[in-house]
Amino acid sequence: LQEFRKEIMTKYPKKVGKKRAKSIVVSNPDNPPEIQANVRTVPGIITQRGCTYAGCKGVVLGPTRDIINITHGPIGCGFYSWLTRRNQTLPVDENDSNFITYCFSTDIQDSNIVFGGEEKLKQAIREAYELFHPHTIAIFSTCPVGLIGDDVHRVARHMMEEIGGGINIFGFSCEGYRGVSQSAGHHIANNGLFKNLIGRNDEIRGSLEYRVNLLGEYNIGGDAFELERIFEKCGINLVATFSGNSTIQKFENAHTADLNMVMCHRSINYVAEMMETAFGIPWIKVQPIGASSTAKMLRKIAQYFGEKKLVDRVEEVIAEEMVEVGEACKEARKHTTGKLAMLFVGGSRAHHYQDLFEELGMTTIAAGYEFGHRDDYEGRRVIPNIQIDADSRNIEEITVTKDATRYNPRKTEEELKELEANGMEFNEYHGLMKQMERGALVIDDLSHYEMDKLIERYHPDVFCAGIKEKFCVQKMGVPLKQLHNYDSGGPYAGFKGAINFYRDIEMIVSASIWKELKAPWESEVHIEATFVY
Ligand code: CFM
Ligand code: HCA
Repeated sequence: LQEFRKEIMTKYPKKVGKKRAKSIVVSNPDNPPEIQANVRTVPGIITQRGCTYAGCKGVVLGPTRDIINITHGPIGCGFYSWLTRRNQTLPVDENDSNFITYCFSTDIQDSNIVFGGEEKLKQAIREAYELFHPHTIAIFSTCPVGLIGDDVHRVARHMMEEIGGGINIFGFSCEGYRGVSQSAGHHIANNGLFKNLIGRNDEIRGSLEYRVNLLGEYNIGGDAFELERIFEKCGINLVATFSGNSTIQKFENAHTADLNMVMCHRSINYVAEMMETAFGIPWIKVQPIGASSTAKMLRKIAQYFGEKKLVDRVEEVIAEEMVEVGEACKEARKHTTGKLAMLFVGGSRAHHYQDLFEELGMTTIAAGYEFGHRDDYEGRRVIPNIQIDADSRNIEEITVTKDATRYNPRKTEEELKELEANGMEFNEYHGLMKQMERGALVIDDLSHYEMDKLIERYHPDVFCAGIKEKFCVQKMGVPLKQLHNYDSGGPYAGFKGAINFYRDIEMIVSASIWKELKAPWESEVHIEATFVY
């Protein structure tokens, strides 16, 4: 693998090779090497990354059904982020609003670029309000409106006053170029959630027992529905999910939960930290992708609340669910054992899905994130050593302090210490490299060329990535499973999700059609040339 890394590097122009080399490392789980991550992509290498606007509007705020999200920008930005992540939602009755199927945009034109777009934005808000009467409207800035200097926050304040009646309108300065990837958009979105929504409503809804929030779950392919089913079965009261199958009211009540569980830490660890500081809610990392990891999550919740009633119920549910899981896994393993996977997904799935592959007896021989940070690879312990560059400084850091009236530590120092002594980890995640086999390749912001070479050389049984990679990879005779939107499959979270995944992967790695497909270099004469400059 070291050799492979060298071979790739010599193909790039020297400067590019030198930069990319820092983002390609060979795994050593005992002592994870430092990896370069969350830095600007080298222009021209063909990245799979998205933009800051996509991270803010598409990812974090997109799945909430009763907010009107207006994209202030050219229509393409709104269109791109319109349901592209296939996040599902389930209104409880016909009075429950669902705006997810709409695409709201100011559709700015050349004349707005010249004369400014704020009036058009005001008009769009008026129109959206007259048509739908929402209680919350968010405005998202795109690159061109940032460049011309439209102030979406000023427009939000103005329109909140004009419409009145307690409507909540706020803006996000999430111009596509603001950060090096979607990741900046997550941070901006998290700040906005905290400033404008979390903790606005103190009314306690639902049972007082076992109140938790799930952070960083976006209901792709119905994952949230499966997790809701499991929590309900265990008697765990899910106050809010950020933001799969969510509503504004759930965000406003989120501070009434007693435990925050962080699933996709990349996109939302900021909210967990802010809520701990302001309200005293501890947070733990959970990982309900994979049946055994789901069981582990449930046991952690039970341990945290420490009541026999919940511990027993959780064990009962696990035992019951694992019967079908075990059978499905055994069946799939007949065809999946020993097969090889590669996983290149955004910011946490390239790690999380390794649990499911392990359950299938498969090895992940190469993996990486599009836009993860060093802590997502190396673990949270490296955070103090991460250099803050100008691109990160571009993102607003908000100062959070104890809420004057509602700060209420859910556990005493002693209780937390005791839980820790019994194996519970607060404020912690270990990163992808701890899990990967020694010698596997870890690559950040994989380029198209590197992807081609990986496939050509190692010919994995399945390559997991997104729509941009899908058809290029399949033309090389390797099946590509989308792990952003699951193709037409899913859910893959929880127990039933694991069963779906086993079956889908078994089918994929057993299909003989892929053997019939030849990559161009396998069937044609290949001529190589060097461009001298
Ligand atoms: Fe978190 Fe996500 Fe992901 Fe992500 Fe994304 Fe996504 Fe993703 Mo696509 S929030 S980092 S920004 S788990 S949209 S639901 S699938 S790249 S790995
Ligand atoms: C995004 C969204 C995306 C893209 C998926 C893909 C998603 O990056 O803005 O490349 O297939 O999950 O929908 O990550």
